[in-house]
Amino acid sequence: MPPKADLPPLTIRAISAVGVEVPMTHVLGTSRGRITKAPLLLIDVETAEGVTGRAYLWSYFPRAMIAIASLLHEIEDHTRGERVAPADLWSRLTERFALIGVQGIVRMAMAGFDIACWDALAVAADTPLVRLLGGEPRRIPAYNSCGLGLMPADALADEAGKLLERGFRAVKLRLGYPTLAEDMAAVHAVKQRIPADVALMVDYNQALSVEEAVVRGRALDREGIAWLEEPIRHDDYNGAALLRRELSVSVQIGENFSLAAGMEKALDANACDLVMPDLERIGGVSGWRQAAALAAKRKIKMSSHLYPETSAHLLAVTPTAHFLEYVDWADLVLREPMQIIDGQAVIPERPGHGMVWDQAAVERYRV
Ligand code: SMN
Ligand code: MG
Repeated sequence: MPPKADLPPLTIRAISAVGVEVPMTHVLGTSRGRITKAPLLLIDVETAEGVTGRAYLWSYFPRAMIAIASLLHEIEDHTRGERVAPADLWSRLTERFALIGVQGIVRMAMAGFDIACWDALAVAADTPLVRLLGGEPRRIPAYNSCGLGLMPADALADEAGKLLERGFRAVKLRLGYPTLAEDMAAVHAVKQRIPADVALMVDYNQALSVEEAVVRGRALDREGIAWLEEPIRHDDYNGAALLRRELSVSVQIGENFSLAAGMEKALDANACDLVMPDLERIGGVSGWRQAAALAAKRKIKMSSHLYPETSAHLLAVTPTAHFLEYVDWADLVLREPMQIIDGQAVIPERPGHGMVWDQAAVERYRV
């Protein structure tokens, strides 16, 4: 990573954000609701020098995009004319938002801005983001996280088969059916359809109590599951530490870590075997780099949550990189969607993270 003096000199001119709702090829049925369209907020940070940096944010609910876009206007007001130096801008905004708090959607807006700033720097340097960060493009092992939501067992088996296309060697199944028997039926349906050496992750999206998680986790202990993700409320670190002691399956959490400081609290509580921070919650590229340093210090494997296009660059410079979570949700609005070869994510040789919006598609899916 070059020192600030060597970063391309860029100045913030304007920030714009457009919301789209993109149909998903595979429905995402989680224990917390069914998602059929991806609500993505597309962000452009324009600089006085004519370089544009981009980012998208997964906003969970379409209406949240309005709130995040309005916070981006606030960010624009406080950064216009400033040098694109992400660490300085992060500190400045943290001070600016001290009263409301750098949490929730404030932090998401800041993360989106941070990602777009890093992209602008790499675009201005005419180099892939990974190189600006001191690494080299390489293939990143990925699991196919599309689909495999809560649904009948025969449909799960069919979908699992389709998810192995392009050479994927790992898939993720959503669990949290009303009963343990239904969870196990779903696991068995998928396992029967995938080769024995394909990794199977499971994700409860916080559906269980600690007591239930011990019972279901013990059943999963016998199934050779690659990881057990968010079995209980995401911030119950004592509960998660208990699960780690009681179960042999690896406990995975992280998509809800708020900034690297949140991850540190979880690690201090011995709450997990594996971590998977989310770019918009961990604090963008700047927050990811802090989290990656922390994971390296604690010798814990780190995967990504969503945002495969940018996460691939970041995992390539993450010392304990584990898996990239692959989803195709942004494909329809990207000029060049992420490529997967032999189940691995390809980091493009294009400048920045490599994402440019397909404007006709943006108009089609705009909300
Ligand atoms: C997930 C949940 C909600 C939206 C996107 C993704 C899931 C995951 O927890 O880890 O993929
Ligand atoms: Mg998850």
